[in-house]
Amino acid sequence: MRIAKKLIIGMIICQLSHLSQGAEVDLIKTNLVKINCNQGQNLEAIIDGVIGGTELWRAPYSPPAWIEIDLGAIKNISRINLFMYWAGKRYYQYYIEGSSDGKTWKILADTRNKELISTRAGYLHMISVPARFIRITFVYNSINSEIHVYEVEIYGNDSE
Ligand SMILES: [Ca+2]
Repeated sequence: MRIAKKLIIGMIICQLSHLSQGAEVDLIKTNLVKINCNQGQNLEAIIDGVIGGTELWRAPYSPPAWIEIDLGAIKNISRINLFMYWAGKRYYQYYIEGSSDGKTWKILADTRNKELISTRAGYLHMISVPARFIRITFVYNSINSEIHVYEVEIYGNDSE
């Protein structure tokens, strides 16, 4: 009986501590983010919530092309979804970096040696890291030299 009580109390504490860490949220929607890039047009399209259609960030010059997202404060990031133009069974190669201060960067995901076809489902990266800045550097499009991004979603724990 005593052990059972202890177990139940333990479970409740576990659940409470899980709750206090915060549920996974869309960090772009819940924070005042700043976005930047090294080339291209219509960058605001990558965070407008629309995937598909004609509105996208288009970087027309030869790669690399990069976008940088500042979440305003360090967040616990859990996954990044990247939606790119998907016609013609093309694939894009890129790497994702994270930083807490905008100076020191760490590679979080890297597809430069992969041929992952772009689809409507996007590219999903499960990432567990604290970061304030996320930078995605595109180095290759298998069909032409342009880079096209519909949307970037960053999920994680909003508590700082
Ligand atoms: Ca969009």
